[in-house]
Amino acid sequence: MSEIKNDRFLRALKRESVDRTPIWIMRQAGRYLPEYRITRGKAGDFLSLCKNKQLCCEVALQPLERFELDAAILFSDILTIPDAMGLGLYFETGEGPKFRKTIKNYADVEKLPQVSIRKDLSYVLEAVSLIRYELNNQLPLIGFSGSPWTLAAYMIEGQGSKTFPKAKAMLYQDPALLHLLLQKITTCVIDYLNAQIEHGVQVVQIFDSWGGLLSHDSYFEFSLSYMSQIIKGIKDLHGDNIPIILYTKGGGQWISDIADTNCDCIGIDWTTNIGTARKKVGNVVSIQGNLDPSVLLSDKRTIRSEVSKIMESFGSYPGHIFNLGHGITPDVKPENVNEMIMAVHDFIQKSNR
Ligand code: 1CP
Repeated sequence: MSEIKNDRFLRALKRESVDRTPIWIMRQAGRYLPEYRITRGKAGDFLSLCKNKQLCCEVALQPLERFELDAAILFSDILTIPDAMGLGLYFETGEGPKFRKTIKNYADVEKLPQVSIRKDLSYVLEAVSLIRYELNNQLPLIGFSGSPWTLAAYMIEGQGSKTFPKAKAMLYQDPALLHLLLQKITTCVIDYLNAQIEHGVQVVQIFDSWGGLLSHDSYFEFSLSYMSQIIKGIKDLHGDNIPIILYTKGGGQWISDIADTNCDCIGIDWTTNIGTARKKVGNVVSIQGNLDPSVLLSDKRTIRSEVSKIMESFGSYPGHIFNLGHGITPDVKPENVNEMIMAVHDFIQKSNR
């Protein structure tokens, strides 16, 4: 028996029967919500928002006040870890994240300080405790981290990129150096996620947003193996009590291998057919996804028809969590989000599961 009032999401993660398919949205708190923009304005900028637990909690709850969602997610960013490692994260208005220092050689990796999660990232842990308290057991709370490969890609590149050429060059030119960096990050991520769990998150998601940039063999060597270590590091302490979602953008071809990591759920983007994905992994893991976020830029009829396609494709099996295939974009109208959520709810009523 779960103490959470709405436990649809937790039940679907365990592939148990549910009254309707649970739904949450990657990046559900963010710039598409006018109330988010107001709170960010109060904080001054995005990083100050992340470091203010009251405002962090406020924005994490905003999408739940507006929409009928089945999970809350911690409001923070994957780049808090490289920031805590001393790289100096900053955001310039209208641009993505940037770092003052980058990783270029062995000396840079060796110089990286050992992060004390409870000290250096105490602001994240305090936000977790406060959000969990304010949720009052109404909904489960998701914690998260970037995958080691995705974090390393930002640390080497020094900023966002579509192709991360510096990180890819290091992979081929000096794989041992990249492995050294990935191992340092992995140790830190295990500690970080376990600390988030101690402070109250009930599910964790690993965002491997740039795993899809890797070649077939490199994906296993430089991304999946480190995510497997993280899963072991969590399961060793918490067994199966904390479901783990592994999301690799562009990872459709590897879903059977992802299922073998002992994760509980695989997040898929819109380039994979969700019915095919389900057949591939059988009843071993649940699946989260996979509406193309651009569908939300269209009209209500199109949104309903695209939602139905996903629901029909998955079929009436247990273990589906409806979500987008990647984060929601700032140009989406909130009313379209509501239409998507209602379409997921209505679909269940019609098929009378
Ligand atoms: O201007 C602003 O207000 C900043 C925009 C913003 C927001 C709202 C950033 C900067 N981060 C976030 C919050 C965030 N980031 C959350 C919590 C929100 C929620 O889910 O409700 C989460 C889970 C993330 C995760 C994140 N950050 C990822 C992985 C997910 C993904 O979309 O692939 C990545 C790659 C980042 C890096 C990052 N931080 C911010 C931006 C704009 C980016 C992407 C940069 C790039 O494209 O390379």
